[in-house]
Amino acid sequence: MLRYLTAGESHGKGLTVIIEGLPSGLLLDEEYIARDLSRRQKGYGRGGRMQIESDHAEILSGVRHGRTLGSPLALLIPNKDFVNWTKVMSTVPVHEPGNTISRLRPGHADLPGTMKYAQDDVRNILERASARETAARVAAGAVSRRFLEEFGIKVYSHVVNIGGVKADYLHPVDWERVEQSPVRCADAKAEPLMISRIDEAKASGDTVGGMVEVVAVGVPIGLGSHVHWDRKIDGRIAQALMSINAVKAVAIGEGWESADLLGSQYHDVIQPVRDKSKVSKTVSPYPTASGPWHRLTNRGGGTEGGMTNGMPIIARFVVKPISTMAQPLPSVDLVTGEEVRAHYERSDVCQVPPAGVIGEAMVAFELAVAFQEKFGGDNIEEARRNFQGYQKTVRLRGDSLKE
Ligand code: EPS
Repeated sequence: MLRYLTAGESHGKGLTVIIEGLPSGLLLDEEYIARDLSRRQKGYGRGGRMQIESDHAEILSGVRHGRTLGSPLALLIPNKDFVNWTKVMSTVPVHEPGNTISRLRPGHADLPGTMKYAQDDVRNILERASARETAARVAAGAVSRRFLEEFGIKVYSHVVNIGGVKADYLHPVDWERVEQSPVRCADAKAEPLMISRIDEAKASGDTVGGMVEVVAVGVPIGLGSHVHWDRKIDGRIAQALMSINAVKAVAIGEGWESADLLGSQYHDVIQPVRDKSKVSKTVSPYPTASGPWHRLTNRGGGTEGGMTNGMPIIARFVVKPISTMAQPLPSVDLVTGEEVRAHYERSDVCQVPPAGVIGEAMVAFELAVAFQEKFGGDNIEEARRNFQGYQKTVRLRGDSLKE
């Protein structure tokens, strides 16, 4: 089974990822992973830390001559900033380690973390709770993306809302534009308004959140299962996205808006395809599973009954405003119990654009796990044969339906 663990503190020596369960024979190199790491570092509203780092994952094991071995992959992303924190983050006791932090930040892990782990120094919690850890997840996501690519599956993301400024967009989204946009937004009109929203928040020492949409295309029918709660692909994607730092809501497809609709308005009508050229490109703008049917809409976001249905997976998630604020909120000192202002060192003003890249990583990993569950394969060719065999079966069933 494909799985990974990450280790590392925000200002420690670096982040480590161990990914296990990849098939052998998959082409993989450091440059491929570096692309996603660099995408995660960008985004209007990023703070000082990203000026210091230029994230690069060194492959320590699991790859030989550019191909995976089927053995665990170990990656190391050094923290360049560590040189400034050697005393504070020393793994051995040091003389004068620096000031402890006791002014709790509302909204961060500070209060529950210090209580749960019985700590007097908030740093012992915040170092791991920091969203810095998502660099390691993005590395694991890039490896998953490389695997999915072999089967024609692609995962994208774009920002649809920053601080209430909403993007107006239609699928297919212009992914090239999104990559060029400082806020990863497809809507050229909303982009400057989003940037202004971030500037306003920054000017007043505040932070701003938003919403991101992740889209996975080329996903075959039948990943996940209807038979148990923990095998349902929509539930698994939701959990994966909800686990990203600062995410407070996740929706698949129409999501929250479904509450307002009748069944007849919501469900994605299935129609026979007699003439392929007549399938509307605005309704099915991305490649979908081949069969003698097509859908008039994709409100279900590519899942039905806890399984993928061949339509693009569409998942949106809400990122709350960052809790480390230049104008800190009222709080309490953990040690003295006095009323204070929350701790502030440095932070981003808005991390909605990078959250998209992290969302892609989480969805890519979940899809890779579900894909491997279904098709297995200890080497990439075996996985390919299994996948092709299944595709053939689905096509044959489709053909017999047509008759
Ligand atoms: C982050 C690194 C962190 C923060 C940010 C995300 O670096 P530093 O604490 O040194 O500035 O910039 O983390 C948070 C906003 C947070 O609240 O944890 C990164 O690499 O993404």
